Amino acid sequence: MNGRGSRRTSGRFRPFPLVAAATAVLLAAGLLGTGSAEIEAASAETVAAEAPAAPQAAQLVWSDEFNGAAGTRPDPNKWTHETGAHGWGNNELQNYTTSTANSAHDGQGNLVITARREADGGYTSARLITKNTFTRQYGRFEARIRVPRGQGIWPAFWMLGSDFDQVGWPNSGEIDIMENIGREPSTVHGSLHGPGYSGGNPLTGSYTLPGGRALADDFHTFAVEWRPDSISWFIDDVRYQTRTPADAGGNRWVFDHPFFMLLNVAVGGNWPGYPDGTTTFPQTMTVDYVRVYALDGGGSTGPTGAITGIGGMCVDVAGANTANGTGIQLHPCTGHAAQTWTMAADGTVRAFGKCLDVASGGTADGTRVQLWDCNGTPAQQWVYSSGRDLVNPQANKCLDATGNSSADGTPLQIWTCAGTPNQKWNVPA
Ligand SMILES: [Ca+2]
Repeated sequence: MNGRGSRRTSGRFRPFPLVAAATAVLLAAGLLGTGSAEIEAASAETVAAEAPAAPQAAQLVWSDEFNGAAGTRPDPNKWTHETGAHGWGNNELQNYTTSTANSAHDGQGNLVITARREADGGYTSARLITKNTFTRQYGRFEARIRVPRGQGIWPAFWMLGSDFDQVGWPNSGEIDIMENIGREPSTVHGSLHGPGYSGGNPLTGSYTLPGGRALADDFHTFAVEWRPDSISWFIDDVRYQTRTPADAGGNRWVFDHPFFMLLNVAVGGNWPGYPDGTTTFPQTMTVDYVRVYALDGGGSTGPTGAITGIGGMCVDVAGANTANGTGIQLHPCTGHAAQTWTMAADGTVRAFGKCLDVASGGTADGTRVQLWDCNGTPAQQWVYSSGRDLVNPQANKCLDATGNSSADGTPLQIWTCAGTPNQKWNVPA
């Protein structure tokens, strides 16, 4: 991309509170109870490691298992190279190339990105993006990686907002799923950059492996679970940080649109510093897979039954057709599965295992409401008010029986909340 300097300006170099890393180690070792001053001191930057949390009812939507033959290029249908030696705004040293000397399959199910010191004293490496092939809003983004090691080596698995070229960084947002710098061989950093919290002042946390193990010693899985109202970071399914819009401190939470993924190994930069006499080359980042899952929001269950509205009619999946795009209508109550709705804990309303969905994420009066695969988007969020409105917060509009009608077959839509009988619903409780 023509964009450069996408992240981690010189301000990104900052002393990380030692107590945080130390606490993470102690917590991982089970040596601290909760409520200690150390934990409170650390909580601002590092959330205590929590119980393992595997993906819940997650559906794989994209992956690269890197099963190419030895020496072959990354799949061009999935990855594009970004090239150049301009420092990326962080005073990095490497020249990113398209050469298979810097990025290639190893023939054993891995992609290997190799940072090399060249004969002229310069460095080459690779940076791969999905910007042109795959973007997504929300989900679990996961990679299994063995990172390189050494002072001045800076591997990363991260994401940038796909509107980067339109709105620029940091307005586009940046989600750093995994960053490691050579002088902290045991520590993974996870961060968010956005307007008012970027460069040297991101929302960030870290996790340090117990027992002095280096990340580069083994493969680890690094993941984020990104939902409309939170982003959580994991290493090996241990959650070590969760951030919500409240953490942005009044600044805009820009994690509400599609992002693309990046894999790279930088050499040198303001934050990691520069290679020294202890750094050996080549250094390799070995990636077993990158996988993206849709999430069901972690709460697909809740009170279940009929939703009744104007005239005592039931909210009904037209024709009991479970296909995506099926309209939602009023119909006399029958007790059929087409009228059996779950008010799920994640804010969705579900029938047939699918979600009540505002078509195409629309916000205009008259946008039809349909059945669609649950996908975690704001088009599928509903809030039931004390006034018996069912409100889609993205549109700030009410579920509405078209034409203030109670006739059989009346289609449902969203409409500006008006307090009228065709917008009043009784839901399972
Ligand atoms: Ca693999």
